[in-house]
Amino acid sequence: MEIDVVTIFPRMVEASLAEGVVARACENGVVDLKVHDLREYTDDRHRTVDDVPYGGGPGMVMKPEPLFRAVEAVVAKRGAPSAVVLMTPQGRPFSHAEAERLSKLPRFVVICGRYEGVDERVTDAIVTDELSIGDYVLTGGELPALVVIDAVVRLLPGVVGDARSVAEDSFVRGVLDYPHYTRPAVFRGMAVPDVLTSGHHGEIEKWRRRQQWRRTIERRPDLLETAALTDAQRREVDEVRQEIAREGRANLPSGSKESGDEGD
Ligand code: JD8
Repeated sequence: MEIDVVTIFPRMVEASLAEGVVARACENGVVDLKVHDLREYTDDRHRTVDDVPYGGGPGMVMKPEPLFRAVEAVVAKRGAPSAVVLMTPQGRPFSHAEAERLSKLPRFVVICGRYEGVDERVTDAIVTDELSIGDYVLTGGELPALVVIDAVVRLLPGVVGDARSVAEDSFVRGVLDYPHYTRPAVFRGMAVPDVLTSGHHGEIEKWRRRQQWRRTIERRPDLLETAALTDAQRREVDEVRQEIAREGRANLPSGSKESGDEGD
C-alpha cells in the first residue's frame, strides 16, 4: 500500500511514524509511506501556505495552489490515488468500518489541514473523502491523519503478528474487550480472578464473554443496540443485565431495599 501525507509539519508526522507497528510495516515493505512538506510546493520567498479569508472573520485559510501542486506531484510520481482524504472536523466520523474500507485501497493521499481549514475549492476538486476522528477540537489534521494511518496499516496482512488479535478486535465484533491480567498472581494485595488461574478453559471463556457483556452494558450500551447478536447471546446479555441490577440493589443502604412503602 502506498500512502502520501501532505502537511506543513512533516517532522511531526515522520517522528510518529518512525516507531512501533507502523514503522515496522514500512521497514518490511508492506507500506510505502511518504510525507510531503506543503511548503515545498509554494513559489514565494516566504513559502506562504495561508491567506486571509474572503468575507472576513478570524484566522487564516490554507491557500489552494500549494495543495493542488502537492497532490499533482504525488499523482505524477505514483499515479492516481484511489482516495484523497482530508482530515477535518466537518468530516464523516472515522470508524473501524472506514479503516477497513481504506485498507483495501492500493494507494491514498491524506491532507492535513491547519489554521481555520482549507480553501473549499481543494475539497471540491481533489478531495474524495472528508473524515473526522471525533467530536473534539484539535489544532490541525496531523494527529487525525496519524490516527487514520495507524488504524488502516494494522489491518494490512502480516502487519500485526498474530492474526487473532485483529480478528478479535473489539470494534470488529461490536463489543468491548474483557479485562487482562499477567503475572504476578497477587500484586500489592490485589489478586487475579481465581477463574483465570484455574486452568478450566471453558470457565475462562465464559467469564471473559460475560465480562465483555458487562463492560459493554455499563460503558457502551450504544454498541449493543446495533450489534448483530444470536438468540443465545441476547439471553446471556439479559442474564448479565440482571446480575448488574441485583448488585445495584445489594449496594443500596439497608432499609431502602423494600419497595411499596415509599409513601409512609
Ligand atoms: C483538521 C485545522 C483546526 C478546525 C478552528 C482550530 C479531525 N476530530 C477533529 N477535531 N479537530 C480536527 C481538525 C482540526 C483542524 C484541522 C482537523 C485543520 N483545524 C481548526 C476548525 C475550527 N480550528 C479533527 N479530523
